Amino acid sequence: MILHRRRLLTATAGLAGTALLGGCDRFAGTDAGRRTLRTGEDANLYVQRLLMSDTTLAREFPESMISPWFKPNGSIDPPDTAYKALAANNFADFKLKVDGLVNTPLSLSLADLRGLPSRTQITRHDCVEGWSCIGKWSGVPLAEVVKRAGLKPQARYAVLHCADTLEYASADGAWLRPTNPSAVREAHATHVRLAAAGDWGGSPTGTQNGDANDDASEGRRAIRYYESIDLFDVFNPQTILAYDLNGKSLPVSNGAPLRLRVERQLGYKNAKYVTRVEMVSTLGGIGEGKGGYWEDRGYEWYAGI
Ligand SMILES: Nc1nc2c(c(=O)[nH]1)N[C@H]1C(S)=C(S)[C@@H](COP(=O)(O)O)O[C@H]1N2
Ligand SMILES: [Mo]
Repeated sequence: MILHRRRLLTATAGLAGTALLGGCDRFAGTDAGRRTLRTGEDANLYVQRLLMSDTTLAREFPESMISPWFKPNGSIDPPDTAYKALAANNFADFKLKVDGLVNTPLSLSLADLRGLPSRTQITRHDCVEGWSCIGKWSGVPLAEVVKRAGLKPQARYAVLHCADTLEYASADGAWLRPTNPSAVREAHATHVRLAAAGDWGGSPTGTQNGDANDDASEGRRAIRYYESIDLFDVFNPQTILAYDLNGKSLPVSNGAPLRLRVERQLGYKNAKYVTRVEMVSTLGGIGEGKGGYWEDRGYEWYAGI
């Protein structure tokens, strides 16, 4: 199915290719050569992605360049009760769900995932805040997982659902979030704990230290981290669900037991604490429809490095 679709799309790109190449940079080349675009639904983005090789790899580094410490960022200790229970048992009961537009939904334990083909890569992680770390990641290529589930032809994106709650929506549906744009940056840098209460569009109803028990409890709904990538990134060989960092099981602070590595994109695309891969045809209806937690708050969906 995929191959058939690809051939079709390649033909389209060939027709449009030369005319569009010139416009590509102007359209997409924002700051310092980064390729960023607002939304994955954009038709121009679709063409741009067709013109990029499916298998462009990010630079890989020698062991000698591995950072002595891989700085954790964003969620570093998910407050969610379900997550804490899994962590307490060393993730023995962890299951990755693979569902949505697939022929065979899967539920895979860590042992299952470690039994699939693996890939190890030493790459540089670039956070939008301006810091980088080099780490050695091992995991299962997302393509291997998705191939086993079998994609339905309408599938265009993988949505990575995560275990960690970052904020809450109040019962009346109002979003509790910074109204001051600089607070979004601050929240990214310091996590929501340090966003002043007044910067959020309502009184805070939860704290990072509290329990995030349920999706709906005490008149609030947990908003968890999520991300999405398109099929080009799904099938890129460097796109892996990583379970090891520098030869050891992923620490909780870096996303245990499983996190996405999508090496040609910025840090926030690299979802930690992944519990579910949902294949979808459109990003609408998930979160606020922009394809990720930070995208819903104004960040670019395609965060190319
Ligand atoms: N689930 C989840 N994934 C996440 C985040 C997060 O807060 N929650 N933060 C993102 C950001 S902004 C960065 S830079 C990286 C940090 O990964 P690290 O903690 O391994 O450095 O994770 C990304 N993935
Ligand atoms: Mo980041």
